[in-house]
Amino acid sequence: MQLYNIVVTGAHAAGKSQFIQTLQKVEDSLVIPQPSSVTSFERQRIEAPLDHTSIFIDSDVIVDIFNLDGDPFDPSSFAEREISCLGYVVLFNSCRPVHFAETLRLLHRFTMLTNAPFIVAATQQDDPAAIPLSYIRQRLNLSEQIPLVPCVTTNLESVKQVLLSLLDHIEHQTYEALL
Ligand SMILES: Nc1nc2c(ncn2[C@@H]2O[C@H](COP(=O)(O)OP(=O)(O)O)[C@@H](O)[C@H]2O)c(=O)[nH]1
Ligand SMILES: [Mg+2]
Repeated sequence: MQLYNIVVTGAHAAGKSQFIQTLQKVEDSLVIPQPSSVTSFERQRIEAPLDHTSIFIDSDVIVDIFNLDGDPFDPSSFAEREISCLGYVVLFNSCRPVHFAETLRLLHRFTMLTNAPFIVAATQQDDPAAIPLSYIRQRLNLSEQIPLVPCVTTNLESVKQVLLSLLDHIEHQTYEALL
């Protein structure tokens, strides 16, 4: 059994707590569609605390998912987990343009702290007022190599897709590093 950490971060009200609460709804092994080699997610602990959950992936890997608040951000809370940090997700609330600056600072701080792969997920994409992904990519100055995915944090399928995108990105980065 292997144990890894995934960190979920983002500015205030980005949807971090909701993202993890939604994952806590997974009660049984679930079949995950392509595009990843991952075939199942399974909740490990039903009584997980609010901002942490554990998930079995393919029965032999446990991924612990932590919410690290970005506002204010405490680097020591990340240092504790960095060694086994597989990658991280930066959430940006698509209805809060006022948080572009804070999210940019957060992206910068994380890239200073770690080389772990990351993706950005634009939350609240179910809101008619949501900012389009192309504009978010531009304002967050994301290179084409960084996946930017839409997310509705209350929707389990949507949250799973974000994790799968991160796992695919990690796989891709690991493969590139071997070349
Ligand atoms: N409709 C909708 N609301 C969202 C979504 N993500 C976040 N929110 C809203 O943002 C609020 C803050 O989310 P929360 O998870 O507490 O943010 P945190 O501060 O990052 O932990 C929630 O109460 C929701 O109203 C989303 O994908 N869709
Ligand atoms: Mg929260």
